[in-house]
Amino acid sequence: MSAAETDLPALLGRLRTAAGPPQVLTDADLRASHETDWTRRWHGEAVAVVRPAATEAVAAVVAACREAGAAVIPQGGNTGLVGGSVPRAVAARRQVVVSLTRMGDVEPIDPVAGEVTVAAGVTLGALQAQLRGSGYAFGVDLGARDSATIGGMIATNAGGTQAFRHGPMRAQLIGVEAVLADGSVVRRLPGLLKDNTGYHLPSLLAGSEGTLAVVTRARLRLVPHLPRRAVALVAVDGPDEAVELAGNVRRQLPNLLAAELFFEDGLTLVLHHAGGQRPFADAHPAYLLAEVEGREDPTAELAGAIEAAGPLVRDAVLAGDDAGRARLWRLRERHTESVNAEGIPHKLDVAVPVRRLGAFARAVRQTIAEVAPAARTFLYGHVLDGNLHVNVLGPPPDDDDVDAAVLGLAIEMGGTVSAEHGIGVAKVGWLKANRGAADVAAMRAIKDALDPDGILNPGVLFG
Ligand code: FAD
Ligand code: 2HG
Ligand code: ZN
Repeated sequence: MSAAETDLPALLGRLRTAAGPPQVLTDADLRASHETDWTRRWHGEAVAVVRPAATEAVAAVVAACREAGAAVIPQGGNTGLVGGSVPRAVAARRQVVVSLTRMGDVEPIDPVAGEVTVAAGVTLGALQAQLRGSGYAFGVDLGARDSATIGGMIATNAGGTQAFRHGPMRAQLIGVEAVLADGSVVRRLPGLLKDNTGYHLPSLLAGSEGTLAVVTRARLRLVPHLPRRAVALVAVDGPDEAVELAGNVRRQLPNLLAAELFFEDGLTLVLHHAGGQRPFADAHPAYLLAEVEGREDPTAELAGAIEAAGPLVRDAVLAGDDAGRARLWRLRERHTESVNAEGIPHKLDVAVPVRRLGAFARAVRQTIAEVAPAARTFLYGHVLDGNLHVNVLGPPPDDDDVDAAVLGLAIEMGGTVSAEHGIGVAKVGWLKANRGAADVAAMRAIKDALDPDGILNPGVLFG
């Protein structure tokens, strides 16, 4: 530890000056929820959790950490699933969690441009509430909406259920404000959709997982809000049929907004932990949840598209009312917490080309059975992105065999080891295998240029 790193009281003093004394949490009890991740798999100790409420305060916090040689761990809602939002268990430096959740303002919506500027700590749910009645919606949605923040969603380039329609977080970003590792602020929020003046920093920061800058504000693109929705839950023979059916519905109904897959074992687990009623009298191998939006009630056209699929459909239920839609959605959205209720899972968020999704789903179960015969595997995901969430319960968290088998298979089938959750600390060993040496060297060069002292989220992405 260098001389600069030893002076903890001086660092805490500067953090208190920057954010205000009550916003520097040093008591273990107050730090605890910021030090363990959502899955309980990742944890570490911070010397403090700092909660600045303004960009200037974030800049002062980062500058203080840099001068003290302390690591900055940016944190939003702490719903990330790859361990990047909490301190590292083993760290070479002191760690300071910088929580952005007090930065919660939403500026007035620009109705002509269809854009809005928000602070990084605004939750997705709060943004959605703010947009109600405006004629606009936000193009990314995910189950953790009430906690996940816009800053965290940018940092992870979150995907969610509508990515095939509107793109992931990166596609919604028109401008950002962010604090760099030296405490300087980059700010470009004028709302210019067309702006070809060099490197596009919003795109660079999307998916950077807190390793290049702390995002403090963003200018976001909005999409038209269509007021009516219908959901169908369709029982099918397996993932191949789900892919084919989702493709059919997409071609017939351009307003398809979600196409989600889960299996009978996952449904049973959700009913066990979250309650609710079985949607069908019989059990079926797999289920496709499809949601369509429209100016008018789209229930009839959704029903027509499903009927047209003939033998692909074993059974189906439809809902056009809010309560009915929510009942069907929860069967898919409650998978994550139901798996968590059983133990600490190996969470493997892979994608393969969508035409290979069925083959991957079959092969991955077989592969896991060979590597860890006693493991329980739950698969669910976003069909039209080829994105499957492989959750494996049983092998101890540090046992890498299952991870290697699943991630290796994804790469072998032309896929990716992370579709939407990021690399975090969970998958650092896989970055090079997935992206290749040249890509990783280019990324490393960017990191070294923007953060020469390596204070921003060390251990994430590169290990
Ligand atoms: P955090 O968990 O706090 O942080 C995530 C990463 O971003 C960390 O590396 C952190 O250092 C960095 N970070 C956070 N804020 C900032 C900032 N302001 N500046 C720079 N870096 C920052 N993800 C999906 O993509 N699709 C889904 O469908 C989805 N569903 C989910 C459902 C559930 C029930 C849960 C628990 C999680 C789900 N996730 C999903 C994962 C998670 O919600 C997303 O990764 C989300 O984007 C994280 O946002 P957050 O604010 O919680 O970020
Ligand atoms: C989802 O799609 C989320 O539900 C979480 O991305 C995935 O629990 C998971 O592995
Ligand atoms: Zn997902």
